[in-house]
Amino acid sequence: MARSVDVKISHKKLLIEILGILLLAQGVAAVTRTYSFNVRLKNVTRLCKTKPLITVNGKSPGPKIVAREGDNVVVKVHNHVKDNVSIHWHGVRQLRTGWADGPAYITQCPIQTGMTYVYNFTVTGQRGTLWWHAHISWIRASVYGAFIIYPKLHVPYPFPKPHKEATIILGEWWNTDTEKVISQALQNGGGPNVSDCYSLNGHPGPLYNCSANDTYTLKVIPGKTYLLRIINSALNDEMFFSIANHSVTVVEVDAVYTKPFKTDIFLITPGQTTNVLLTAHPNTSLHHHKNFAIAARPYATGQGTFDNTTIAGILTYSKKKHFNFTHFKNSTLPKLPAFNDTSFATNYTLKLKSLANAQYPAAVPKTVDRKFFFTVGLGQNPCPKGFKCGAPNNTKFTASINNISFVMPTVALLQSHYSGKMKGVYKTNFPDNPPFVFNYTGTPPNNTSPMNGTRAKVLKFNSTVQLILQDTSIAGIESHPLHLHGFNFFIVGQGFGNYNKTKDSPKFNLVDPIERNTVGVPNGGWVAIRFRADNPGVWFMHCHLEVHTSWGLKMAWIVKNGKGPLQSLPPPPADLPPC
Ligand SMILES: [Cu+2]
Repeated sequence: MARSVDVKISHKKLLIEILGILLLAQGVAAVTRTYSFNVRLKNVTRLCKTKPLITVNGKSPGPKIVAREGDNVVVKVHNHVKDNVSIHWHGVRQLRTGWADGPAYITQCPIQTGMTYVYNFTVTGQRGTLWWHAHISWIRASVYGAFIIYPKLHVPYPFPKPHKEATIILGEWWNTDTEKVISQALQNGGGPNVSDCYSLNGHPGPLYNCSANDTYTLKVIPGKTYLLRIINSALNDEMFFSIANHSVTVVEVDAVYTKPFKTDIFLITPGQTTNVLLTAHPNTSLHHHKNFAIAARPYATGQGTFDNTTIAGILTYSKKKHFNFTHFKNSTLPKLPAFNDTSFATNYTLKLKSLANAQYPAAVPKTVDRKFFFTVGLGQNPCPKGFKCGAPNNTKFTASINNISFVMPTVALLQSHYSGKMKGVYKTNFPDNPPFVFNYTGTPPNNTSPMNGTRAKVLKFNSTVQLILQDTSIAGIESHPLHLHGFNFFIVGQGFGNYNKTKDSPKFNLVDPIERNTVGVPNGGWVAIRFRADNPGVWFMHCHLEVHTSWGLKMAWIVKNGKGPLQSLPPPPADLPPC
């Protein structure tokens, strides 16, 4: 009797277990997230100036994309403006979906007026905050938004679960047409006009003209913890960011978990994202006020002018529905480092380490198949005879990698690579090293004018790569936030002066280096990165200061197909835009 009961129970148990497994399988099953992006003009007023702005669905920032790790994302982009457009999903690895990566003339021809292209890709092995932006000329000035990837269902964060979360996107605004700003600058060779203000989620806030009623406000409840997802979408400015009287804990950058650490101020370059935990003070009566400024201003290392204003928003404990901005005057601004505080920038950057635990290991290549040394920096070209040019000593600014200033092709590199028709489009002789050795961070030699070219570096599938990025002092040292498409990389070392293999390489961190998609090459210094070329296709690498990209600080990697069934690039989608 007792035995039969036992059997019954175990049957029941088994049934429940099977049901559980089925439910779990259903729960973690990937879903498709479909979005429709209508790129269209909308009159937008900021700083009391109204101009037609290129927007997505009438908004800037545009819609937030939300997915879970493993989900399929489908975005139908319709172009209703006169400019060509393409959209890049910044930081999404695009494993075998290079056709959906987005940089114009690299992986696709742009979407022309009246045309549609469907970006279709799967989010694999990533969770955290990324973003999307237009990837042609300076259109991204207003065409950008957040791309949030939640962990798989039932998978917790490796940090305490926040009460709520908020996304804060730093942007830039020009009173004039940004396409005119860059085209005029390229024509006369000088630096482009700097932005008129910064914005938080599109709001300029109380420190700018006419903007007190257009302020980003974050309401918090005493004692609760918030996950803030910060994105730097500015075109040309690295930013220091801080919240008055509050410390934050950094837990993730570029959709990679970090070892948590506390800080009052953090640095975020264009192209980077930072997730921080903010715990609201348990008892606000300890403070005189209920409002605290959220503020950011640039970290600027170059010789040129920059937008040296400060953007502010409000963190408030007030329960009032409508915020009175005379209150802002009573709140204090957080202390932010000086514009040129490289020692703060360095100390902060060196704190970032991968979580590197069993669940989230740091898969840094311990050995490397290919070693490259690339100089990155600005330069000056002579002014054409009979013209007056805008850069110092009547020259034109240029920028290069290994002394090659990249010239955009007129058809997409990925198309010509896939079809094998590279003749007249690109060459594969991108140099492994700069053309001549000199004291890169000392007094530059004469005749450093770069040559122009469309050259790529070819890698075998699954090869491991070490790349040293060395800033140069030609036309002045400057920090360059380099962004690599298609991969995350590990930052195994960094330093000032010239990279010295014998002295520097033994100190590389191969245990828990930070993994990300955009790295600031220190002004007058170098970084060493490593990655595995496990994604076939053509992958853009460029400075994420848009002005430097415009001047040519960019190149492309070509990763060949592997031999395995899932190691090659599938054919292009039928709706891939024509040139
Ligand atoms: Cu740069």
